[in-house]
Amino acid sequence: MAEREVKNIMVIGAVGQIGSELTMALREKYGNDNVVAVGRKTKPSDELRDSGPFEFANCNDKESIENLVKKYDIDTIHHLAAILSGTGEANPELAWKVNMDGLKNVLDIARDYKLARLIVPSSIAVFGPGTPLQNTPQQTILRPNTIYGVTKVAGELLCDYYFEKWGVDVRGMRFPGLISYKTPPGGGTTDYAVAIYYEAVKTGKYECFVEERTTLPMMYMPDAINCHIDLQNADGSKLRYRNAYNVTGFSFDVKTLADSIRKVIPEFEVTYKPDFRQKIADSWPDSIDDTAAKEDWGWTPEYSLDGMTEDMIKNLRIMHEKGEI
Ligand code: AKB
Repeated sequence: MAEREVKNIMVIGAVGQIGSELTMALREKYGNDNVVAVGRKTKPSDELRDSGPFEFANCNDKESIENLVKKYDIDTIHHLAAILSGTGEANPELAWKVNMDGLKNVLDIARDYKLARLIVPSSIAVFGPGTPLQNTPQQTILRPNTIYGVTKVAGELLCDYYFEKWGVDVRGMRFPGLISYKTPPGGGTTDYAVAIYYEAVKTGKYECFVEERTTLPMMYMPDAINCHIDLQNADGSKLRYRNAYNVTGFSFDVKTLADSIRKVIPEFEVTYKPDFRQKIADSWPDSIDDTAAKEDWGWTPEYSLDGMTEDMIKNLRIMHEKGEI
């Protein structure tokens, strides 16, 4: 089946950690006017609001999204609105509502308006305590014990169902922790790997909410943005695991991360005060096998841990000097 062309794109969740950077990258590639940023409530940055169309809508209000699809003649959606693992445990009802009901609304719209493409990220949260921790295979045990993980497994299956039953060209990757400096993440377990950089630059100290030994797979945001765009443009006939591709950048424990930061900020200090997120982190893989993504659509992350650290600290220092953080 020939792929339909991607022309008019909508990013739902455009004010969030991935969305704020993905929207700008898509505008660069497809033209500012052809990428509609959709936020729910949070005020967008001037850059996001002024460089192209910006609208407020909510994936739990199907009509609000549908109206925008019609207004802008949308053919492709990147659906990023989600409640992450930490917030999900505090409010399981909300996690279900946004991650499942919201997703179903967007899938229905993709089917009814015959969209060319829908991209829905999944997460390493689909794995659970029974999953092999090291080099976690593409095909393995999916028995998560967080509501976030439950919604991500169910979401992958729902996306597969819409593809099988109605031919909706929906695709997704299982993101590890994502590290970036432009927009902080909110409510995730892997957020410590972002906060540690902010605090290293701002105060030279960080109190970490998971133990020093905690090892998780991670990825730097420029690689995650390429991952979105490359999967969107991949040859659909080659996608063996279309809604569930394992992807990773690198894995490290908190000590290794702190040591990487100390190469740039030698006096940096970390203390540890684990909270409820330790259990979540312990239920997720230490490292991920992403061979299938490499084979099927040429996934290739570029950043190393030290390369990311240098870039993060350079940019956070500029933001700190300007009083932005
Ligand atoms: C979280 O920690 O909840 C997210 C994720 C790994 O999906 N960053």
